[in-house]
Amino acid sequence: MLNAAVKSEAPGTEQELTDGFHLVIDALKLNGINTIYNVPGIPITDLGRMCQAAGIRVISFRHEQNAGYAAGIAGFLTKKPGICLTVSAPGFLNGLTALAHATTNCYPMILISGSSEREIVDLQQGDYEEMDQLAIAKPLCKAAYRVLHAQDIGIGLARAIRAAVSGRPGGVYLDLPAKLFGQVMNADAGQKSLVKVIDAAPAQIPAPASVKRALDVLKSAKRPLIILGKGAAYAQADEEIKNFVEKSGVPFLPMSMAKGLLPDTHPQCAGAARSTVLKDSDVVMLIGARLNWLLSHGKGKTWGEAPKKFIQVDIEPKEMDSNVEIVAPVVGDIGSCVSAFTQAMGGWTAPPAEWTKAVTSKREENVAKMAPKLMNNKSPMDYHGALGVLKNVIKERPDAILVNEGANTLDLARGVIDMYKPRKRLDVGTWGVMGIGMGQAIAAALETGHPVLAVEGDSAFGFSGMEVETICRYNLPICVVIFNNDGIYRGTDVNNVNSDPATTVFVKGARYDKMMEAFGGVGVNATSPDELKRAVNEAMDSGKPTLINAVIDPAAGSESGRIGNLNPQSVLKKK
Ligand code: ADP
Ligand code: TZD
Ligand code: MG
Repeated sequence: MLNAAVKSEAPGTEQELTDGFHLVIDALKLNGINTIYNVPGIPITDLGRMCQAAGIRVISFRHEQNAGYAAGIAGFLTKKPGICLTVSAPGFLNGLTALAHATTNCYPMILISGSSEREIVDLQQGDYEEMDQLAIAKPLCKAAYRVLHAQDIGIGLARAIRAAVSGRPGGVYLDLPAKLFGQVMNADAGQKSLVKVIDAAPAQIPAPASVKRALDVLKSAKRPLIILGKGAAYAQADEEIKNFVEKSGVPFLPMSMAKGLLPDTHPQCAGAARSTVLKDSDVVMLIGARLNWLLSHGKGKTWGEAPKKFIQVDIEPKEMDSNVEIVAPVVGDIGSCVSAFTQAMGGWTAPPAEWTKAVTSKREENVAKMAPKLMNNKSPMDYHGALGVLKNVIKERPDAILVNEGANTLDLARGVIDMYKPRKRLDVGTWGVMGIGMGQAIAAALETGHPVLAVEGDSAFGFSGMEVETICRYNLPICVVIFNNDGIYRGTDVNNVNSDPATTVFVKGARYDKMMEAFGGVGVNATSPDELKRAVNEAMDSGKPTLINAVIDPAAGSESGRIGNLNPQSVLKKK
């Protein structure tokens, strides 16, 4: 065994030994895990070093939350569980937000945390970084396990991997107490205790009757719509999905992270006619998308007056009927489901031209309305002027990965920047969480080898900004563009009561580009679309770590971007 050590016992009874450290490493390697996102410290510092020595890439972050977001998005990109490794209590808690995020977003991830002595923790005797981590993690993930004995490391990791990737993917917690790492056992027995997970995410074939039911409903539609969600992007069934959508002739609407599964410029794409298709469609087929708040729960004004029928394709049976009746549930993995659809379609007739033409003309109308805004050359820039530049950057580099967070910066970029290939747009996901930026950018660069453009609100960036040092340290091809409007939503709020700044504003005229320079990266201050264009193109071509401070008019944004309607209103506010 690779990692075994020879140790003398009594004379004549020499045996090869291994220990907890080496068994964890061997178990990871056996299961093809080659990257770990971590912050070191007691009791996992040596584990990180030894992983690195054994050929596992160990990426050290400045804060566990960012390492966790990196692991989660690595899971989304690769269909293998992304691994985040942390120390106990506070490190564990810092990673926990990302674990919960992964679970919410259906990303396979394993948070491995070192923990303190069980005997002391359970008696609450105040151990170093004492915390009952397993109990705390449980409600926030798909599964949580603790390994107490070296001979159970193989099984523990196997269970964690299978739980993370099978069925609906999600976050898994694996608790490794400090004592475990030093436990010694016979190397042969240790080797035999390891488990290589076979068929970790088995195909789930849909029932033929459910396939027929779904196609019958879709066929009966006068105004059908397909909604592709990030589950469809995750499934890596890109060809199958494209074949089905194209054969159906049905307009499709990509959810944010499903953009590019088919190009946003595809003739059937209804992205630029979103309100119209949601309102006017009569049959909606959801593929790897949930009817949560992002789709107004499938009811209300967004969805118009006309009755709707919903077909839903999902690996999770409990998702069906979560918000409205699903007349045709199809439970299975997306690759198997859409292949079954294509096969069973037979002589398919395209949806009524009246509908597809109406969608196309609405889309063209909206695109035409937007075009002049994107070409404006104002300085300071507004969102559209800056986004017009970035739209072209991605158009010219369809393989680049776009990471995006903020409020206005997120909502407007999502609408403006067309995506051309699957899994190229990585954003805030189901929670609309701020702070995913640098972690996701780092993992995207490492896992794919493609350049990354991170388009960040100035507030959003602040949640993970210290990781620019990590970007420089690993010399990653990441260009961060900060839409600096001096604050959250707008930089114009004033506090009329005392000298404290208003709650949503930051230091005016801040120069985030200097942060990148502090670590040897390239910093640029861009005050016009032309300057922005020059700087981004240079960064994307050179691959040098770059941060561009894009100066945005502080008055250009609106409260909460596109979701201001979700803010509760006080009846007493405007006396
Ligand atoms: P979006 O935010 O893009 O609308 P969601 O995260 O709400 O997407 O939905 C993703 C859905 O995809 C989840 O319900 C999840 O169960 C499902 N899913 C994930 N992977 C697969 C897969 N391989 N096959 C089928 N469904 C999947
Ligand atoms: N904290 C976390 C973890 N997630 C959040 N979504 C928020 C707070 C609240 N929030 C938003 O929903 S958007 C946002 C915050 C703080 C920042 C918006 O400001 P920005 O973008 O500078 O990133 P714009 O372009 O100024 O709108
Ligand atoms: Mg801002």
